[in-house]
This record gives sequence, structure tokens and C-alpha cells, in this order.
Amino acid sequence: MNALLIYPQFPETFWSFKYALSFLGKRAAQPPLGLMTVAALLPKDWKKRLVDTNVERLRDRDLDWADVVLLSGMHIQREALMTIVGRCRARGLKTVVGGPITSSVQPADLRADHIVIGEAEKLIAELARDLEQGRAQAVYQAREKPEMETSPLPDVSLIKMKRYSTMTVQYSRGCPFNCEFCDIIEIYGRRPRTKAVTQVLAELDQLRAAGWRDGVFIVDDNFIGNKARAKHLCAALAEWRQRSSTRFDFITEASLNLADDPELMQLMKDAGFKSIFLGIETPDESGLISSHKLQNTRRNLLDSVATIQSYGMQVMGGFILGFDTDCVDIFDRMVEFIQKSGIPIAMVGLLQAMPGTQLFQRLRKEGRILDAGNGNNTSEHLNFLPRMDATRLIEGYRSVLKRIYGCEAYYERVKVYLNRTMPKPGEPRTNQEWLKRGNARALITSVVRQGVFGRQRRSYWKFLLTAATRYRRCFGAAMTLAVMGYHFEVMTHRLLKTVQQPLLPGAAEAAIAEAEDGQSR
Ligand code: B12
Ligand code: SF4
Repeated sequence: MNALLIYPQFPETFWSFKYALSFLGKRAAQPPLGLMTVAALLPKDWKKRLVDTNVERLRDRDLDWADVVLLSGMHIQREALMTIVGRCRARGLKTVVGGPITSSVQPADLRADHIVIGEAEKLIAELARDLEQGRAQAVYQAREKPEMETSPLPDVSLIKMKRYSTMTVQYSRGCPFNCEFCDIIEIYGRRPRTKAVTQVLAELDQLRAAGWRDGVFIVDDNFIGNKARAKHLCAALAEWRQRSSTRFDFITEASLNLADDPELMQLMKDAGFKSIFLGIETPDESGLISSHKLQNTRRNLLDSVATIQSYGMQVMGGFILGFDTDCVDIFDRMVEFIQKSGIPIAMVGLLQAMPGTQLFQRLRKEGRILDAGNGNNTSEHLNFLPRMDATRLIEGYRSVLKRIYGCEAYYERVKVYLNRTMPKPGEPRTNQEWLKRGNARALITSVVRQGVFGRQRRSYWKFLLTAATRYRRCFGAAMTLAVMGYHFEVMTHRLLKTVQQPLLPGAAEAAIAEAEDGQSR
């Protein structure tokens, strides 16, 4: 069998990092690890090719070569995925769709020949056999959440590595917490399942052997879901870095209770963790309590962030507007919090009720669901009736983005962060590595795009000067963030230019039924 694995294109969003990646000559942030894992699970005697349409074109001759097409994706890729499915169907090519999208969208709506819901490790053998024999079923649903020891070494030979800014490795799936709006716990469960340390090191060895020398994103739902195991892994990573003389910088996602564990933070620092994404959600404690985000309560959130930053880790934060508890002062409070936090990359989104979540169920019972959502919480699409007036909520959302991604405000946050993490005299500078890595191109492009043609030239030059003088010991980090800021500036500018769409309550009966159907699966 010739199996063609295809990853659909993402729309342009705050999360695509598109305008920052172009500075580095990269086309996408990360490769499709789900498909690379599926490829490794398929029978050895099958021939495999992978086309990630975020970094290359899908050509007719790829489709001519294939006996079967396997697609993966998130809810947000639905449109692009369905276009590819349509193209395959027109040629009589069989399609199989898997990945998180199949947990959010009804099988029939994806119009593929075969749908796989859930993790693939334990069911691929059956699917492959059925495909070979021409008797594959319409829907395969994973009966269990497989142990991670059964997950194979992903097939990196299939990707065009140089086109990505970061490589990915997954250590664990699942998260022990119970946030009401979260679909991770519905898809991957609440019991953190981890790979063996040897599996992770084998993946890193594989990346190194393939010539990778840059950042590695440990794409866990919550890296510290099992703290004891995370510590064990970090110790092994530090030892591996030493032994292999490899300076991979690690990025991951974790819960805020990381700030309570100095031993773990130190181990992460020693292992090379440089950035961490935290779901902070809201500075309003009542919003955290009502959404069951209890691990973020009964603490000073700003202090927790500063503690983590003091271990040299850049904190990226996820924030949500639109909780039932939000009053109109939430917008100012959110801006004030973000500015004080020293979190340059603050992903502020509108609450979206994803099908399958506890939030979706509650809102459905309350008759407030409008549709199944679009999987993108940084668009202005509201898929439920908020408590706050919807127009006011969207206006407030826009005002937050405008204020935090204005150049001056953004650079102020970068400076707060750099002040907390800049190496002290006598400590090794963090910029040498950056300057070595051929980032000259990014710097020149930044000077031209932001300093010559940018809308905020004055603020840019002021920041560049400060970076080259006061922050010269971490100039690389400063300029990387300046480049990232450009993406957020462009995206915010675009969003603010669009006309606000009115919410149409009552026009969503069919969508509610669709969402309910998805829910009952
Ligand atoms: C890394 C990551 C990203 C990266 C991009 C990675 C990439 N290139 O795809 C970044 C940071 C850019 C990102 C962004 C976003 N992400 Co994201 N991301 C992840 C994360 C943490 C890891 C993905 C991964 O590599 N997993 C490892 C692989 C091995 O797992 P897997 O893909 O699930 O694959 C397994 C099965 O699903 C199955 N499978 C997968 N594909 C296929 C295909 C076939 C044919 C078969 C048979 C089986 C199969 O087999 C695999 C092995 O079991 C996941 C969470 C997670 N646990 O996966 C969220 C996740 C995928 N992201 C999610 C979301 C919502 C987003 C955003 C939309 C954010 C937002 N809130 O707006 C943006 C969209 C991007 C954009 N441009 O706008 C959701 C998707 C929910 C959904 N129902 O679709 C997830 C599940 C997390 C969550 N709930 O918040 N993301
Ligand atoms: S901490 Fe994050 S991953 Fe865990 S349940 Fe809450 S939102 Fe989901």
C-alpha cells in the first residue's frame, strides 16, 4: 500500500506565528507529530509519504501515487481538511481522518470514508488490515487510552525538518485537573500517562542524528501532571545534554502549581527548559472558581509567574474572557495583570464551549449554546450566549488586544521579563548562542520590516537601543521577542480592522442538534 499522510493548512491566527516565522525563513512552527506517529505505527511494508500543506504544496502527482490518504487535524483546520477530502474523493481515493478534530466534529460532517476517534496506538493494526482487505469500517473508536510505552518512535524521515522553527516530542498525555472548559481531559483523560525516559531520549537522539540543533517543544498537555515522573525525566535530560553536548532548548506546557515546587523548577532549569506555557485564564478569582480552575486560586498569580521566571524560564500565558462571572471591569483588570506579569506572549481568547466539554454540557442545559464553535478562541466567534452583553464582550476583547499589543506596552512587558531573567555579571550570557545560530537574517529582516517600514518605528528603535545596551547580556532573547511582537502587532491590527459581527441567537437550532449529536458519542 502507498499511504499518503496529509496535514491541512492552519488559518492565519495569533497561534500561527506566521509573521514572526518569516523573519527566520521558516514556514511553520511545528511538524505534525500525530501523523509522524501514525506513520510509524503503519505496517513496515507500506510505503509512506507525508505532505504538510503548511510548509509545501499538495501536488496531483502525490495523490496519483497514493492508494490511501490519511489526514489529521484540529477542529480549526476543518475547512482546509474538507477541501483535501473533497479533492481525494473526486479522484476516487479513499480517505481516513483522525486526530483531535474527530472528537469535536461529527464523523458524517467530515465526509471522509473512514474516521478514527481517539488515540491510534492500539487500533492502527486493525485499521491497516481492514484497509488492505478493502473492508474498512466507517468509524473506528479507540476502546482505551493506550499506555505511552506503546507509542513508537515518530517517523522524522518523512518531514522537511528545516522548514520548521521547533521540533516536537511528546512525553505525556492527559492532565489531572478538571477545568470546565477543557477538552484535553475529555480527549486524553485525567490520568497522566508518560513514556519511559529511554523513549524520550531515543526521540531526542533521533532528532540530533537528523541534524536538529534548535528548540524542542515537549508537547504535553501538562508536563507536570505527574510531578515525580517529570522530575525523573528532567534529571535524565540534564544528564543527556551533558553527555551528548547537545544544547536543545526545551519549551513545554504546565499548570501554575509548578511555582510551588522549587526542586522541580530547578531541575527544569538544569534540563534546559527556557519557555513554558501556563493556563492562567483570568485574574478574577471567581472566574477561576466557577470554571473549576482551582489550582490557580488561593495564590498571588503575579508572584507565581515571577517565581517561575526567576528560574530563567519565559512564561507564555493563556487568558480567557467571557466567563459568566466577568464584569465589565475585567478588561482593565486583565490588561493591568498582563502588563505587570512580564508575560510578553499573552494569548488572550474568548471563551469557547468545545463540544464534549463540561462547559458545553452545562451551557446546553441552560439553552445557551449557539453552535459547535470553530475551534479558534482567538477569533471573535462566540458559540454560546454570554452573560455579559455580547457586543460589549467583543468590544472589551478588542480593547484588551489593542492595549497589550501596542508596541510600547509590549516592549514594557519584555523589559519586565528581561529584568527578571537577565544573567547577572559573572553568569554566562544567553546571547552568544543566539548570535551563533545564524540569526543574522532575522535581525536584518527585523531592522528592515520593523525599523524601516514598521508602523511603530520609533518604539522599535528605542527598544533596539535599550536591548543593545541595558540588555546586551541577553540581546538574543530581547530580539527574538521583538520579532514575535511583530506577529502579534500585525494580527491585532488585522482583527481591529474587521467589522464586528453581530451575534444571532435563535439562528442556531440545527447547529445545536449537531453539537448534541457529537456530544452523545
Ligand atoms: C503542539 C500543539 C500545538 C502547536 C501546533 C502543532 C502542530 N503542528 O500540529 C501550536 C502551539 C502551534 C498549537 C496551536 C493551536 N492549538 Co494545539 N496542540 C498542540 C498539542 C499540545 C500537541 C499536539 C501533538 O503534537 N500531539 C502529539 C500527537 C502524537 O497526538 P495526536 O495529534 O493527538 O495524535 C494521536 C491521535 O490523535 C491519533 N491521530 C492523530 N492524527 C491521526 C490521523 C489518522 C489518520 C489516524 C488514524 C490517527 C490519528 O493518533 C496519534 C497517536 O495516538 C495538542 C494537545 C495534544 N495532547 O495533542 C494541542 C491541541 C491539538 N491544540 C488545540 C488547539 C485548540 C489549538 C489552537 C486552535 C489554539 C487556540 N486555542 O486557538 C491553535 C491552532 C493553531 C493555529 N495556527 O491557529 C486543541 C485541539 C482541540 C480540537 N478538538 O481540535 C488541542 C487538542 C489542545 C487543546 N484542547 O487545547 N497547538
Ligand atoms: S490545567 Fe490545562 S490541561 Fe489541565 S484540565 Fe485545566 S485547562 Fe485542561
